[in-house]
Amino acid sequence: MSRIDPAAMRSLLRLYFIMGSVNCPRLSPADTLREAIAGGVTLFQYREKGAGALQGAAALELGRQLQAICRENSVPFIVNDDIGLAELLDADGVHVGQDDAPARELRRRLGAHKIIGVSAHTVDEARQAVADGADYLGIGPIYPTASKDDARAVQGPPILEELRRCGLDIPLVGIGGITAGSARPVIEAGADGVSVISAIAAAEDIRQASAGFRHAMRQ
Ligand code: TZP
Ligand code: MG
Repeated sequence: MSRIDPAAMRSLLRLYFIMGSVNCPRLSPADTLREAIAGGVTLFQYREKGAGALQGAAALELGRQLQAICRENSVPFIVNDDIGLAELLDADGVHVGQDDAPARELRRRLGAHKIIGVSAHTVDEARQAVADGADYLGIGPIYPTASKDDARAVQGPPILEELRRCGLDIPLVGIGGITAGSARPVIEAGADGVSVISAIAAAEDIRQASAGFRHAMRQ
């Protein structure tokens, strides 16, 4: 099988929901995901990280449960960082940061048909990830975020403009502190979509929050 088509990748990135058990203060992770998908999420990343995160068999079990919900709804399921977990689950792809295994190695290990996403913060990191075979890049933090302990400096939407100006045409998604009210400038700056944790997972009405993003970003 061949690499995902960039146009298909761009559509999947439109509303990219990310979470793990520690990000779900209102409903169970399974119900959080069901509601978010009902509101219009297009891609999901399982990111079981931070204080109190599940480990080992419990993390695997939750992954299986969330993957099954994604499958029922035809939403691709991506695993953050943990390539072993991605392989065990036969996830649709993995997302890695700059401190994780390089995309080149992941591509070799996972094959052409899996989605590989890389977090990048500079033009150089972005070019390297493209050369290594990434299918999309996550760019951020765009706005201040409380969801990542070791987040880098806030970049604002202009980093997306800079990447596009430098000729990078790979599918891009903005991440970090994005709300329905601040999503539009991220798209206008050149992103194909937004990645969101708290503005969906911690929303009072998760389905409505997710639908609110889709509405805010409609063409
Ligand atoms: N990477 C950069 S910012 C961030 C990650 C995983 C957290 C995004 O979460 P939120 O709650 O949408 O700001
Ligand atoms: Mg990482």
